[in-house]
Amino acid sequence: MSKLLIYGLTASTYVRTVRLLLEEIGAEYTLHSINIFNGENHAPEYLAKQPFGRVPTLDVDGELIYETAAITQYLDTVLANHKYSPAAPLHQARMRQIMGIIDSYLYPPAIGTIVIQSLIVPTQGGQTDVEKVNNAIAPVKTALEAIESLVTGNLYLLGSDITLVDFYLIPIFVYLAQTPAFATVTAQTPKLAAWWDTASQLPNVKKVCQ
Ligand SMILES: N[C@@H](CCC(=O)N[C@@H](CS)C(=O)NCC(=O)O)C(=O)O
Repeated sequence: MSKLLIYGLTASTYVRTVRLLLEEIGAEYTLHSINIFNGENHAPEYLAKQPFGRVPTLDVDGELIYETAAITQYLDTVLANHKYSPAAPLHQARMRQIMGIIDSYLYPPAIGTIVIQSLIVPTQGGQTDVEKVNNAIAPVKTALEAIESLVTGNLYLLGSDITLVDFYLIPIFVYLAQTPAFATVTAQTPKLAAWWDTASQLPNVKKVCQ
């Protein structure tokens, strides 16, 4: 069995995505702290592993993999025989499509602006930039409504089985749901609201995303 080491910090949504998968699989792993709030992710030692200074990076017996989509698909293949990836080609495409929407269109305004401004800035003695938050609401709504239109599952996003894309969206919802903007950005996404009722109660979500 390979030794799995994740570089990152527990608060990171992308680290949580990888950890949710590993917990669901029941795999052993070690988390090596890289603190993105004090610049440790831009230290030369970490940039030698991940040139963009982002977390997570996975070390598998000395082989480094970064980019969460690559990490999760690798782990799903080697540890779970594709259990967390849909079999049907169209559902596979939907999974990659939603992951792409999250990476490109949801994460930046949802986490980078609304969550950082509403939850992090005040804890660091600053004041929420309300204008920035207001400007981020429309792109977040667009992204969530696009995901809503691709939801085909009646329990999880793509069916009755949990897949990698659920592990992608859960950590973002954990934070977004704590912000005052949540009701507004999810006003037109009833399927995601029902999904979140189920997903938020999963034991591994409580374990990893606290
Ligand atoms: N494309 C990367 C994105 C990872 C990412 O943005 N991680 C955030 C934490 S959730 C980060 O490292 N932020 C540090 C920074 O932007 O300096 C992936 O898929 O892994």
